[in-house]
Amino acid sequence: IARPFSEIPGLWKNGVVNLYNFWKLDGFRNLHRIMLQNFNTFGPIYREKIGYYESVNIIKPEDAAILFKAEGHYPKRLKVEAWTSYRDYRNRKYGVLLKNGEDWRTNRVILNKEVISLKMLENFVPLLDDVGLDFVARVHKKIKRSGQNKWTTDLSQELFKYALESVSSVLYGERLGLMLDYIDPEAQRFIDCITLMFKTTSPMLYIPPALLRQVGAKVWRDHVEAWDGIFNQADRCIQNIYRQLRQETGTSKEYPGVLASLLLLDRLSIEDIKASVTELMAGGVDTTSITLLWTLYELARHPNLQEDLRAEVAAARAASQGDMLDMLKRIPLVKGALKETLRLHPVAVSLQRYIAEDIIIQNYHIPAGTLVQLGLYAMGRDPKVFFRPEQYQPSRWLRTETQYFRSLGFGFGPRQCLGRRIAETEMQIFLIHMLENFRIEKQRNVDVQSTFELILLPDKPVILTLKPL
Ligand code: HEM
Ligand code: 2DC
Repeated sequence: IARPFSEIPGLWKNGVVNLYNFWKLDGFRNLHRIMLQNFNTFGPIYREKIGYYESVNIIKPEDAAILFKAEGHYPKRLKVEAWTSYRDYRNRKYGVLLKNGEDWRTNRVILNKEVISLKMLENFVPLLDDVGLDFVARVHKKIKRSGQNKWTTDLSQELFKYALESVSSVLYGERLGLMLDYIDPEAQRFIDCITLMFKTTSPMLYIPPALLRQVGAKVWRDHVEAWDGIFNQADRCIQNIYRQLRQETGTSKEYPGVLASLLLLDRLSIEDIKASVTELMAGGVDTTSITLLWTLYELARHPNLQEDLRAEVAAARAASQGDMLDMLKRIPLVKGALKETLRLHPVAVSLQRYIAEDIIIQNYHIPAGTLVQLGLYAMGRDPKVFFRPEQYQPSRWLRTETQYFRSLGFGFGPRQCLGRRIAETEMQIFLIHMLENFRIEKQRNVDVQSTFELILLPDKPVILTLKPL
């Protein structure tokens, strides 16, 4: 017989005291490490309450399987109140990220076809390949200008631009021009607003935004300013395409991008389309760029692995005779590298669901409606789950039998990352071009850790050196 909910170990009796202790530990930036420590203290399941945020935390792949079996027909994540509060405050519609229930489902089903279905890859790949080629050309130019036959830099800004250019070209079917020397200051502002939006969200996970708004807290004001900047820029892009569509006469054969496809399909309201496209544009910048930065960092630390990947890419290029869509089917180790990056450096510290039915995990009863979190960062580093977890080893993902509920960087099931296909393709194409053109090196002895700013980011600049092959 299962033990009762009230006996799950952990600190869940006094949310305010726990918030104070959390704050003393600089928990706003250390959430991932605190979770790891909690699993070490309490074991594979613990209950927690920080401020008004209450959850049950799990770490084992088998338990993740139970969790996702109980997610129900309308899977629901932790409600990020800062994001819903902003929309309520400004009277903006929720997109697929924030919707729930039947409304979420109808929107998501239609979006799935246009954004995450494998069929769309043939449309996305040529667009993303162009951006990849332009990125490489830009790096070659920087190397020439340096006069040293190499380029040493913190690539994060360049990668933000690459990611925004990539996701925009897929969403709008046209280029923003961010791989050029002079870029639209509005685009740069958009990038800065996303970073600020994430940074200001994390304190509001624990302190209700409504309260912060009432007292006129700076974090709320900054948050509003950030989303305003994001929505204004997305609105400009969307209006632009909308205008073009109305002026266009005949139907051209060329793929017009996700936004135009959704408008032409006419199955969602324009307001719903705008809300979700804005979220896709905002969700497509820091996520892939940081994952690519971590991947380059790991490749710089593992020169032999880098050569193995380069050999795989060269063989794939030869076998596919330059057909990129075909080439992407021949690079399992590159795909393993991306999974390995997300294992050690996940974007999302946890996956969460409000469970739809009662479940039993680790022999504890958990009632329906409870917020259950899978500690993704902690699981990726658990020696009981991954053999020698501290080692970056893409080849571990080549053995499919060991992947059961272990590769969860994009979430799971019908509520998983909607941008997953775009993200994966964009990152694979980036690595292909980089491996074909440059050797990646790093400075000695800089150990970079993660810091939590809603998503996990490197805690210091990652300085890399790119040398032409
Ligand atoms: C949701 C990770 C890139 C848009 C999510 C979730 C995760 C995630 C873990 C929650 C899934 C769940 O609860 O099961 C990542 C990672 C990325 C990435 C690791 C890149 C390395 C992107 C990109 C876009 C995007 C490029 C946009 C083009 C979204 C959206 C949702 C989402 C809209 C909400 C989906 C829904 O609620 O139905 N992502 N993401 N993500 N992501 Fe991503
Ligand atoms: C953050 O405790 C930690 O993909 C919290 O592209 C629980 C939590 C809830 C929702 C998660 C969030 C964490 C991390 C960032 C995620 C988000 C859901 C979607 C979002 C994982 C784990 C992200 C980055 C989206 C963002 C799109 C948006 C900005 C328009």
